[in-house]
Amino acid sequence: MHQQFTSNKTIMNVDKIMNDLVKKHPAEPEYHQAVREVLESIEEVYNENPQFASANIVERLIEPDRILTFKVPWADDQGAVHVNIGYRIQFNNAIGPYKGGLRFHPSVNLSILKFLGFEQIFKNSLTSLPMGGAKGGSDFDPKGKSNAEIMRFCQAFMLELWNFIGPDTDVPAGDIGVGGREIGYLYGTYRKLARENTGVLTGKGLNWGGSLIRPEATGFGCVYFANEMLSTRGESFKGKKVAISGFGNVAWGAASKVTELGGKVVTISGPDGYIYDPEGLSGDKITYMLELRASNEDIVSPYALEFESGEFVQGKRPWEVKVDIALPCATQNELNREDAENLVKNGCMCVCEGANMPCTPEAIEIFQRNGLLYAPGKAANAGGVATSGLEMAQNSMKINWSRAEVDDRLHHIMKQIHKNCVDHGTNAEGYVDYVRGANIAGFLKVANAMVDQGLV
Ligand code: NDP
Ligand code: 2IT
Repeated sequence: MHQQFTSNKTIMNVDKIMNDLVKKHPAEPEYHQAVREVLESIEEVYNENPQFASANIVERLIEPDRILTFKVPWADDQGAVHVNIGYRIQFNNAIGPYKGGLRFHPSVNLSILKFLGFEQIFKNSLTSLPMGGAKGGSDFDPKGKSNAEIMRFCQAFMLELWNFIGPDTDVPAGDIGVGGREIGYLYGTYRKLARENTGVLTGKGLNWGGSLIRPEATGFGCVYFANEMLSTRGESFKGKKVAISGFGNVAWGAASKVTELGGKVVTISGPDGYIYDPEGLSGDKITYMLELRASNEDIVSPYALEFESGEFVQGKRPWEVKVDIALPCATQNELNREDAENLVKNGCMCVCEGANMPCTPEAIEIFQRNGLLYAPGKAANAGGVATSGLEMAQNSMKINWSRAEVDDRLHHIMKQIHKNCVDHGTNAEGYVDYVRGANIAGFLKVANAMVDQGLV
């Protein structure tokens, strides 16, 4: 028996909710974009289930539980003092502790972190593991900073954050600009302040609680998901040309797995432009990507000097290259209407998002109208946070699983997410709308949990 409330909300009106949201939180375009997409997908199931409207689930979901902002003062190697802003957005913990990454990038602001935190609720729900949604980070720019500067920044950041997180409360991880090195400095500071060794962060080093496969997991998961989509049309990666954007953690994992499955990765990209390598990025070229990303320069153009087969195309994005499959793995809104038209014109059959919200709404509409296989990040890149969940499980049990065990679980989770999207997203013509499927499946679990648990 569901608890009844006397809310006067009877039916969801997406335009009205969006108008109110924009009025309440103006100048947060990425957040509005992410919320609108989810509301449009869930409108029908929401209105078919009156217990959601009577508990006003939608207005309770789109507003974060709390937003922490704090000052992060730190000193550079010359002794000059800098001040950045730190954030943690604890969005929803109906199905488990708050969980989500930290992003260090100069573009970080409330709008970007709210969109990421909001999406994380549904992504984490899709993994089937007990994790709520959160995101955090800072407008700190790691580019060009020394190791010691990164360490001092991470220490100053955690000095503020540690009291608000914990292994059963809120478990941060990496995202753009936060990898194994940063997680190390953050964890060391937490351990010292809290006087405990727990799974308070994921993406840890293997010697101090980390999980095998976590570094590769987002990229691997994205390719597992794309492979499931391809198999619905009797296709696979074998012999396919693949465009990848970005050259960070996610792009690296995706490139490795595509190559393993017999595909050829012909592009990577950075803020300076993209590399086109018709011979394919495999083996030591993939290892070199990591070196590039770790360098203080943080640009892709040196690839073309290192490998003769690579051509650097300055200031452009890889979506103009003729490929069968596109995996955007860099950042939000990096693939727009024109890019989508190019991909379709060139015969691309599948677009699977490794990054969060990399395709604009106009680009998604073009993919779907042309019948492409298209998967949103909240389903396709969920392998990263899913493996974070597996890291938390290992930490709780105080054991370590083998590489094969973690990879098998990850693969199984990605197949389940795919199935869930198909179950909830197949339309009357048989086309799978993975956006709708992912949003409905992710939403139902969280919304039902909120109804079960009453008004808190
Ligand atoms: P990294 O910091 O390792 O890499 C991001 C890369 O993309 C950087 O090389 C960055 O360069 C580059 N980049 C940024 N903007 C652009 C651009 N406009 N064009 C081309 N390249 C650009 O981050 P991750 O690989 O961890 O994250 C990539 C994406 O995947 C993000 O959207 C993230 O939210 C998402 N994601 C990450 C997960 C994880 O486990 N790490 C899990 C799920 C999703 P620069 O810094 O110089 O701008
Ligand atoms: O966007 C994401 O899902 C991540 N950056 C990973 C989050 C996590 O907690 O592992």
